[in-house]
Amino acid sequence: MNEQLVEQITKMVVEKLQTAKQGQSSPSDREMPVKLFSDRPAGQSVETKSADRVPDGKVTFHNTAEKNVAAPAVKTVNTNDSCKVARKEQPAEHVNLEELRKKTPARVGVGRAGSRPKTNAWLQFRLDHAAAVDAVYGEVPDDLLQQLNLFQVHSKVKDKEEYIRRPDLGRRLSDDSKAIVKEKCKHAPTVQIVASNGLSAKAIEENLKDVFLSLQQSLANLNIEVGTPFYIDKGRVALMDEIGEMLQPDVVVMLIGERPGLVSAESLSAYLCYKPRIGTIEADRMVISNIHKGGIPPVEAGAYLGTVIQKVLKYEASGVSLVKKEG
Ligand code: B12
Repeated sequence: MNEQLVEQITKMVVEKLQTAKQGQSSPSDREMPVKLFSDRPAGQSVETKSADRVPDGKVTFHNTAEKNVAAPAVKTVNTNDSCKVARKEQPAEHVNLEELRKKTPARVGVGRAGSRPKTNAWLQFRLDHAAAVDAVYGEVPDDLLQQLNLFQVHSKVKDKEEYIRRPDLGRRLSDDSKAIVKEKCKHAPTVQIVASNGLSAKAIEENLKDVFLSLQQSLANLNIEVGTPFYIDKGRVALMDEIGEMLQPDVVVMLIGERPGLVSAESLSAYLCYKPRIGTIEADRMVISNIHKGGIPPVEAGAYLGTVIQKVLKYEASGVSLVKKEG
């Protein structure tokens, strides 16, 4: 059967089941919306404003303050009573599973039908799995790169299958791409920003614009010079080492799609390193991960990244070396 049709039908069934569930009143049957954060239903994103350039070139940031909500009330067994009595008075159901489920997007307490998952849970799982596969195999729209004025180069990888099987090839630019980067990019800037689809094109599609614009704004506010940014198709994190060798920036920031999970398939990470070179050890890199609407809001991440870069420049170190120098 047509894969898209399967996905569409699955989605419709899930939606139908969810609508049916909403009509139910029995607390044991009611599905709890899992929340990524205390005041946010799971799977739903926080309402965030997009970062956009206003006419004077500034980026508007939004307020993302989280409400502090008290920890869930978990009733414990009274240890003064005998075991038998305590169990009778405080059965396991007293642990408020619904409250606990609100605290994690993980698939816990979803129930079962005999030895199998419930239809709703199983279909939701398949839907999330399909979204993860789509994120890995998807493509980043060209107009997004044009909008952000990013030119595109390629790693040594030929296609997605090779990308998955040969991470080493994703850590090097193709020969043509090396020539383009050398020709187009400013040499020895303070900060070099690069973006790559990595393991999730969806992450780039959903978050790159906001992170990129707010990062640029943040660096401009801090008077930190930025080189010529570009986009790498099918890159890996350690490709920043080759960029470090070629362009000699003080800091490389790579905005890259994370390996999708079954909660979010659109999460972006910002990896950075002070003067990366081929052979740089992993401990000298750092990462700000989980950038998406349900995690660190992209605009906020961009602004925060600027301050991290400022610190990296001040201490002339990143990762574990930075922690050691900072004391
Ligand atoms: C896959 C993965 C790994 C794999 C990487 C294997 C590989 N060669 O690809 C392994 C199991 C080795 C790993 C190890 C660690 N990881 Co890890 N990892 C991930 C995961 C699930 C996906 C990363 C991804 O998609 N990267 C993008 C792709 C395109 O990158 P890549 O080039 O293929 O692979 C590179 C990166 O994955 C990077 N990397 C992976 N983890 C980490 C962690 C840090 C701190 C750094 C700087 C780099 C890094 O190393 C790879 C090789 O260069 C993320 C979860 C997430 N949501 O992002 C956690 C995650 C990034 N890892 C994390 C951590 C804490 C670690 C460890 C420090 C765990 C430990 N205590 O040892 C180590 C550090 C490894 C390092 N490079 O320094 C945290 C980082 C938290 C944070 N914000 O600081 C994350 C976010 C998981 C989490 N939620 O806690 N990790």
